[in-house]
Amino acid sequence: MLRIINQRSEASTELRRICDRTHDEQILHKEATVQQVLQAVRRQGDRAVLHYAEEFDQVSLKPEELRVSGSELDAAYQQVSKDLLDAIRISCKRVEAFHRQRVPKSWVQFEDPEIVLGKRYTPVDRAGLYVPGGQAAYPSTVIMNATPAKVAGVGRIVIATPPRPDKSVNPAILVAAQEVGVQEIYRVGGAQAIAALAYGTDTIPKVDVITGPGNIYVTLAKKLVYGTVGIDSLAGPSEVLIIADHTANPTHVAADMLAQAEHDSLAAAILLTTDATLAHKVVAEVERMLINHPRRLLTEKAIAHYGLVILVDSLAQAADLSNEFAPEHLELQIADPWVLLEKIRHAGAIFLGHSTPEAVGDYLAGPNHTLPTSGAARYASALSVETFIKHSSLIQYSPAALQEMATAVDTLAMAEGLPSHADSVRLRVQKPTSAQEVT
Ligand code: HSO
Ligand code: ZN
Repeated sequence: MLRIINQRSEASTELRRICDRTHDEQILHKEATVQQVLQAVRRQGDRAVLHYAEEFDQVSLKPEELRVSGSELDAAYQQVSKDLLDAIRISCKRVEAFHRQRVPKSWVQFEDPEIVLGKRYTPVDRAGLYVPGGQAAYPSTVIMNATPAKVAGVGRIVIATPPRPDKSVNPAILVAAQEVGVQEIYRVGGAQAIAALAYGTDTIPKVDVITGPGNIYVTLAKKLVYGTVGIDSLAGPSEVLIIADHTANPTHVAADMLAQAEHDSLAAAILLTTDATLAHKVVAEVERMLINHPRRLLTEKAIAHYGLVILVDSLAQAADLSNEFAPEHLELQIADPWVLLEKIRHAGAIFLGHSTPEAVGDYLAGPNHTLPTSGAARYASALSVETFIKHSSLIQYSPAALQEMATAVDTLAMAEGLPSHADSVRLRVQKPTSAQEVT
């Protein structure tokens, strides 16, 4: 079921097919639905939000039920095990420590005594985090999105997450949110949640940045509200690419491939290896592990469509193919991962060596698990403190500095046909005439 290929040209074509796997024609039709939802929420606020909760999620809520109450937040602690709470706390601590490293700091610098230049960093005022519901309601999503916002110093952080059929929100999500320090949680999902966060309603505040993963409707909504608000990225289905040599353990490689495939029937799991024996063992291991897999159906589907083993001639060739694909997660299960790292150019997160399964990064290593997918690692990076921060440029010129630059500004302004630009400098540097001195 997991295919093995060894032709360089076929490898590139297959990798491209897998990378483009979400570009289906249905997207256009869905975009029209999402537009409708956005417009309705923009015009009717809470009324539309409640209407779509009923229509899409079959949950009928009153406006005052949209926000998760204090008693529900408290009660959530009774509904999670001590072990889960401890694990959430370990994750929070490690993820926060990582994100506190190298937070951008404002700076000013004197180019010479006459000119001051710099950058002043300020967080956004409000951030909205989307946390999916259903099978993908993960406390780790809360930790990975809320922590950088908190470290950035965002004043107001709110979470939107869809209610379950009984109106409740998964208690693990409520606990994780409180552990990071977020108490403002709204039970709203789908495109209507993104619309509410982008435009604001009577109950749900308008925010400046929306982050977090979601289904195709959520992703399309984020794309469409971009500009009204900032967004982190457009998350596609998850993917892992593993480069393995003869030193890799086939059972571990297979487990890591399934760890990705079990996320979603559109998830991708790709192995590039120099070792044909390992390739065949991995295929057999994947088959074996699938037999009793609790999420067998969707995992099998992902492996069948977007699982692939490519035999390569060398690790250098593997690095080239990996760079073409620009994976969200890259694992280097090889003897000397730091040497091959030199050749790796595009990847959201890189896991080095045999004892670093992606799952440690998903949960608690520290770096963010929200990563660029579908080839976006060519130009984008992990969610970070910077996602919630922007900077203002700082510029101060003394009269002498202005005098020195006046001619160049004047020339550029006149070349662009903008005389008032030229005047704004000229009038400041000209020696005042006696008439001007009088006035
Ligand atoms: N691998 C997912 C993140 C995740 N894994 C959440 C488990 N929970 C996308 O990076
Ligand atoms: Zn994962």
